[in-house]
Amino acid sequence: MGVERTLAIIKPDAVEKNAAGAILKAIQDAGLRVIGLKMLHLSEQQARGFYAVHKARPFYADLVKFMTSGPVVVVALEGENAIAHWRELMGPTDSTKAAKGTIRGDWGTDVERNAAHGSDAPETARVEIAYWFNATEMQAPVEALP
Ligand code: 3AN
Repeated sequence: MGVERTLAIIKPDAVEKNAAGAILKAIQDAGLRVIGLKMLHLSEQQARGFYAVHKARPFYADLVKFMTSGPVVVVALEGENAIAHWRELMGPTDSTKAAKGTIRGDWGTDVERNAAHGSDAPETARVEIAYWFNATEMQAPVEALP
């Protein structure tokens, strides 16, 4: 497994609930490192592009509307087994099925308003991190330091 990077997004519902700080603390308490961080109010074009893989799904238009409804916090994370670790911390996509103590169990409402996003595989993590961050906006990989 080893050290991985993944992309997290604290979604508009969680930002509206003033939960961004609590979620970042949960991330850090779990041993994941924040290596990139920004608050953005997504344009429709940015949201459509990010969720392009879902464009044929019936929920796509609503998802884009929700993701542009208020600011989000986009976070690049690094740590041992970071992709699965962050997904485990979030809980299942459907917040109503998520246990208390998970991000979605504590802050989500349903399958759409589910408080957070996490990449699902190394390749998607790489593409998703590059979608929001350029190299100068993130902590450099250790091997790139002088
Ligand atoms: P996850 O984010 O848990 O990997 P995906 O990739 O299946 O879930 O879905 C992307 C996003 O689309 C979810 N985070 C959720 O906000 C939304 N979504 C997924 N399934 C539904 C659905 N059946 N109805 C509404 N929104 C959905």
